[in-house]
Amino acid sequence: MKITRIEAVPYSIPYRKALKFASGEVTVADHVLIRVHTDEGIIGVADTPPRPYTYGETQQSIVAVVERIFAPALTGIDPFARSKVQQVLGRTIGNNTAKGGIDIALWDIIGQATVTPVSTLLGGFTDSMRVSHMLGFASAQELLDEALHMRADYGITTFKLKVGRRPLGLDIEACHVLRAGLGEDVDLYLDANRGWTANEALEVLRQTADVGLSLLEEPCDAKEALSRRRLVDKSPIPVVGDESVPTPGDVSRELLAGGCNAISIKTARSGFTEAQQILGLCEGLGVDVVMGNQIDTQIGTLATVTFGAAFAATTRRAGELSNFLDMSDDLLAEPLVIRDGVIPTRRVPGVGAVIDDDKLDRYRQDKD
Ligand code: MUC
Ligand code: MG
Repeated sequence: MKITRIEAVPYSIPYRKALKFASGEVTVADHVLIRVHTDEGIIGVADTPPRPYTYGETQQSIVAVVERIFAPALTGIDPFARSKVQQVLGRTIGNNTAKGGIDIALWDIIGQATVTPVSTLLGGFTDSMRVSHMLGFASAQELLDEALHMRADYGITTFKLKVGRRPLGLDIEACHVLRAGLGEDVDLYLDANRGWTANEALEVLRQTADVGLSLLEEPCDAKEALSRRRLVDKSPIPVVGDESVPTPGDVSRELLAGGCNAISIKTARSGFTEAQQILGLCEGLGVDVVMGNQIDTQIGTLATVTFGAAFAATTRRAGELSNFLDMSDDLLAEPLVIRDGVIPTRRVPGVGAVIDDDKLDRYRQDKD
């Protein structure tokens, strides 16, 4: 089998409710749908979410790098030749979600060609993932109302609170209100998206010591190496690397330098191939992982479930899988369903993301 063509289709779907966090805000899913075509008629599908404020990719840059750099270099290669593909993609620095999308689409082709669910090919550990819901910036009462609604309607009992605001009291109050309102059985953790200094993060940990938080993600910029290492040493809970560790090399550097001691794995930026390498590093070094969310659509979320359900280590914690609920629509023909706090994998060959062509026509940005 050979790759014959790679499509990069820009599309735009508004969010019903914006997600705000320390490094940015998402009001519209201005993503790129990747479709890898083959000479056997099999088409692999994936979604790429640009995060300009995180990795510098934009919808336009993803389309350009796929059409002008990656597609010409990959045309003619066998989709099964994963190491060859990685070598080609690896020549270019950065462009994480463009590379991740192509990798996931190739796994989708491999699953379809071998008539096997990709989750089974990757590891086949189980057939679903528990869901963690990400709460964006809001008042403490609004956050509690949203969390209560997510628990009542979807059975979700794990919440990641976006923090990193100043004054620190805003987030400290939110932590206390959420714990008081949700009770002890709910898993609560924080993600500051580099919004604080290491010392501010330590102060927040001190003032929330009785809240029972389980993780602290990207509290400050990992480039502040010494203060960040001091924070990791003093923190009573694991400090998770996310945007500081998009590649296996970054993961090794930050774990060995003491910049973090847990890792967020995001299939949107690592694809399945690099995500596997990252998971191997984490298991070898004995650090916890979380399946993170790049503010994914249902297509992206299905990819996360596919990878997350494949391994024991990635199912230990709930994965961040619910923010598509805030979108006004989606491209997936058969919507994802969260029931009893869980999303199942699709027991079909490939990843299972079938696109609704009418919706793609409505939302694509590359027509007059
Ligand atoms: C997260 O975990 O940080 C926000 C920015 C981004 O790149 O991903 C999201 C969620
Ligand atoms: Mg994060």
